[in-house]
Amino acid sequence: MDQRIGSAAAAWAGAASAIAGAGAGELAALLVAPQSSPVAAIGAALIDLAPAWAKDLVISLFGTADKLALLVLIGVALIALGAGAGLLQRARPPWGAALAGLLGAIGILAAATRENPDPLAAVPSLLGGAVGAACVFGFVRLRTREQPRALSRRGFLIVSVSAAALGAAAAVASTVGRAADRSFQAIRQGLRLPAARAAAEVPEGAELGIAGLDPVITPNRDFYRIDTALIVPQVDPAEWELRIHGLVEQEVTLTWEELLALPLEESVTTLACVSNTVGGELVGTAVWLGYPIRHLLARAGVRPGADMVLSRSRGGFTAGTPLEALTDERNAILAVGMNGEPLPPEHGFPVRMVVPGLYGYVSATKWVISLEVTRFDRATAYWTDRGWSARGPIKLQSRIDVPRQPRIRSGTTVVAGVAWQPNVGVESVEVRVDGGPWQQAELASAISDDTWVQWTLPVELPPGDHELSCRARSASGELQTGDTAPPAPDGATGWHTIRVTAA
Ligand SMILES: Nc1nc2c(c(=O)[nH]1)N[C@H]1C(S)=C(S)[C@@H](COP(=O)(O)O)O[C@H]1N2
Ligand SMILES: [Mo]
Repeated sequence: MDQRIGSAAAAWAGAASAIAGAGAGELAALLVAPQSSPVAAIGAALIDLAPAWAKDLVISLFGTADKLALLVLIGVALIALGAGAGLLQRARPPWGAALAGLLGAIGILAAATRENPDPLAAVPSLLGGAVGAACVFGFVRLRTREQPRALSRRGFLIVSVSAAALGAAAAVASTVGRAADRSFQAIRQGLRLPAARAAAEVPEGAELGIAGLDPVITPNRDFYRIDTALIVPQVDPAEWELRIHGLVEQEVTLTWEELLALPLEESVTTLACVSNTVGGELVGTAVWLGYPIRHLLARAGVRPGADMVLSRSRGGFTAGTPLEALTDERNAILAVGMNGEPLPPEHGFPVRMVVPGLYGYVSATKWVISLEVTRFDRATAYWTDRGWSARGPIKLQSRIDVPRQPRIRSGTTVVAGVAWQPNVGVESVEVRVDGGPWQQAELASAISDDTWVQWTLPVELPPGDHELSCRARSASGELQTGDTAPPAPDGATGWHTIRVTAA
């Protein structure tokens, strides 16, 4: 008779060991190395290693739930690898336990190679790997029948299920504990931003108020979020500092107190992500409170030859912005407020950049901590290293929001949407029904050339299937192209087209 543990029991023992190890690692991270949770460190490393097409794929599959999807994927992979380790330990001890240890080592490597790693970055994965390896070794041994102290099936189940349950509980508790870190939230909630010297005006006619049409100002909770940060960086404003360096006459450092003492102004700017597909939701408009970056660059004194500013965030993200976009008259700012409150943590608290007219990946650095004045032929940034274009002006786009549903009543139908090309402005929008002539839509009042503008047009739709398209003309006379292009490498193009059935 085979004295070994059964293979199903071995796979389960390995999976339970993986859960126990992960739980131990997550708990250790919460206690001693908050940025070095094994799962988060591996996730962050995967994000940084992923090629451009993978980013596109994940965003197209999961949208802004991309981070949750990645965490679930890592969890499933960990359990599967654990099961493999159990089977390996059954067949060729001690290689299964060694595989569990290797997973811990990968976690250590991932945590240690993060930008600004915690001093104790190795501890969580070291502990997790050790617990995992010990469990794989112990569980498989305890069910090997030639062992004098072999456990009954029932005893084995009790021990392994308890270990997995403890591990799962520790992982959940650490996640909840991190999310509920009130001390950090209290800092943000206790802040009072100074009143704006110039407050933004939103003209009365800017909001058409049509049901289903995106509001002209996007509430913070509905604002799209795109970044590479699996765990939102927690930057205490009291410790925040911005360093302006590189090709400058003199380095400038700016503290939070100093920034707030400057004459802050409100401005309304539409932000768009290069990954937005035609008709997509990765675009939004907010009232930003901030200070013009050009004044700070003037203070530092930009040296001749510079043509790019490489901004860097806590966590290591970088963006390369054309110097010109930060020194010309457009309202490129260091923002501290969003729609009347301090920046939400996931939108860059305490300070981010907002640059009208450029996609976020080349301009909108959140949790920004340094601006290096440099040259495009010397420096590259996070997404340009992954195949995206070095220059990222926002392309002219328009979107149909209404009708939202594919089935509508025949007769007069209100079509409505938004159109944008920040820093240029939108002059007109046209709508086409079933490939017929283009018809002028009515435009809402523009807030400024830096914001999207709502539009609407009533059309007659007889019963049957119909196709609606829209296109915009910019204030500089450009007609939105109907040629379709994917988001990579520098932004999608094409006319947004929807199909409806009227009955
Ligand atoms: N630190 C940091 N800033 C970042 C990013 C990032 O990954 N990390 N992503 C950029 C991208 S690609 C976009 S589109 C905008 C999105 O800003 P939002 O999340 O506030 O909408 O942030 C930009 N700033
Ligand atoms: Mo983006």
